[in-house]
Amino acid sequence: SSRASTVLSALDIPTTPTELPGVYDGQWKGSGDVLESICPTTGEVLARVKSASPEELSVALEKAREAYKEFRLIPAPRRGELVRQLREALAAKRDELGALVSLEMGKIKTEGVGEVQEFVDICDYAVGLSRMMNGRVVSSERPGHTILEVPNPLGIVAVLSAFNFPVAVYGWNLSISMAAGNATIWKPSPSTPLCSIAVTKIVASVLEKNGLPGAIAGLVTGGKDIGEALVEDRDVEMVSFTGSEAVGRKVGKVVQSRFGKTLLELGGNNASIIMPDADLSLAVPAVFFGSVGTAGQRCTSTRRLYLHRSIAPEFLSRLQGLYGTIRAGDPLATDTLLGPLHTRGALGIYSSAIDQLKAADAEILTGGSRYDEAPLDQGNFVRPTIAIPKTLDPTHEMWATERFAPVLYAAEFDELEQAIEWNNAVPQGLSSSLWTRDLRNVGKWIGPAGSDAGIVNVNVGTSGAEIGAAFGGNKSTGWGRESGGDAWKQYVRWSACTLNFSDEAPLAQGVSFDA
Ligand code: UN1
Repeated sequence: SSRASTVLSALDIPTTPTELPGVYDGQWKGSGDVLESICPTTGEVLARVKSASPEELSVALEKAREAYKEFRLIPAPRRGELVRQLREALAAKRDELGALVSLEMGKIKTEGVGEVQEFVDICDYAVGLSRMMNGRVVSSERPGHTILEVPNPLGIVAVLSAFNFPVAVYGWNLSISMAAGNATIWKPSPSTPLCSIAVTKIVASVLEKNGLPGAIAGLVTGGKDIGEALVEDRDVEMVSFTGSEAVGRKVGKVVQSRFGKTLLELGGNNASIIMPDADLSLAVPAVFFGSVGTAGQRCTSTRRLYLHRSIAPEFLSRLQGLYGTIRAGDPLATDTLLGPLHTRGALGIYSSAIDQLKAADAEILTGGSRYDEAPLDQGNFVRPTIAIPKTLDPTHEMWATERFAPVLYAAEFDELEQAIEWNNAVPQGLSSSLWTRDLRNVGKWIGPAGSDAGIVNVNVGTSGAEIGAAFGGNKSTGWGRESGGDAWKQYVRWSACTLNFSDEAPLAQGVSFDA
């Protein structure tokens, strides 16, 4: 369609129905299975992409190893200068890349562009970090000795990313991994190959302009086989995986069994808790964005809503009012608020959630069905849903399962302690949000008896985190931390170096070992 070709040609992606190479290791290639990029809005095939064959993956890993050996010798601030150039190149294509995210993934344009901005932001962070990845000097107990803790480049970092953030999650990893001196190899979701090709072209242009090997930032598109082979490979020092708990559990085991490092970003099942003193004019729109934004397909989407009994009716009626204003449609159109679900398969996830609610006699306040009138019937459009399950048991499947669809489960509570207990009773621990103006509630919420999630917000919704703080979750979310904060410390190998400048060689702890 002309809609698609406008977006693709702005990024120099051919629109004729040729098959695009989906592998980059310094050269573009691809002779594995063909992946189809399908537009979730129209159902049309946007492109066919030739993914990596097993041999091409091996070659890409060999080249990544060679690239690492060269790259690790470049001083960190110089590596930072490359990340700065990458930042500029990405910012110059922000709107075009954002549009491609909307076209291929299905999120609305402002969120697509926001995702590219997230990559730009983390590049800025990594540029600064490249002059601040400091080790430490530790006092030795032995005279004339000193101890250094030195961060050295780690090796090859594999990034396996999910469809829902087809640009930003790679960005969080690549920027930090590059500043840290690693070679990074990317296996994106098989359903968003075009985003990964467009991003890799930009990264490759920066590397090539600087006379550096492209394999510093390799790309291997592919399905399950390529993902498994990459995760199993002993030559990959760290696997950064974003995706489901089910797959993350396998990835974790495989990488652990070969003593590799993992960074896991798995499911979220995030709750917002609304206290009686909350400012509803802020809380209602925040829950609306959290549950309907990205059509409920963020790891950080608001899935559970706990309302204090005294404000529940008013909150729900105002929230339903906002749900009534949802404009579903082409995510590229500026007035659209709701795009499609990413895949046909996701329609099944949505409808089984609705069926389960109905079977359990839940009250469905709004939504509960697909948009089946033209032209929305061509895409994967579903009505965002608010439901009140009969059961309050937080371990019941309805409350305890992450479903990647815009379905919000609501319940009433009487005491904050009860709501915190429900918040913490699920397996996942990514994001959480409390709405209150009472400082005592805040103290409970962020302290030892508070939320056990990785993200613990106050008067801020569950989704839309900035890159400055390390992003990630606890428990079955996998405990990984990415982007800001101290996350960079995982992308290096730490060398503890005890140096002896003296004329004696004493043993630590006063041990004597005289012959
Ligand atoms: C994800 O859903 O995988 O906090 C990442 C947010 C975004 C990132 C979400 N900054 O919602």
